[in-house]
Amino acid sequence: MYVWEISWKEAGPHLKTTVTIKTDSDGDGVAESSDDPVEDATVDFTLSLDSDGDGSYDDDNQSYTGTTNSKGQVEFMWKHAPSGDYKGEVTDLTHSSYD
Ligand SMILES: [Ca+2]
Ligand SMILES: [Ca+2]
Repeated sequence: MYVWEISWKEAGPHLKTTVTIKTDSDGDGVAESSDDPVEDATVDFTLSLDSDGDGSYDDDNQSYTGTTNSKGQVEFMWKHAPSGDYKGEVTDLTHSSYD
């Protein structure tokens, strides 16, 4: 399995990110849109903030753990997110059946 997509959305004052996990259905090591979503994957995710614009994402951060749904998606929310640039990183990805 692999990280297919990390998407971003403003939700009022909050920053909502969605991580999508998929299998490599045909085992060729290449991500494809036709690959199946992975349910029940555990995703460790960290959001880091560059609020002063110096290009260094060390001004604040939040870490989350979540489990993907039947669409292979899990949402993480930074409530009342400060303004600035954000970096999202999947720090660990585990599942009972997939590597
Ligand atoms: Ca493939
Ligand atoms: Ca900074």
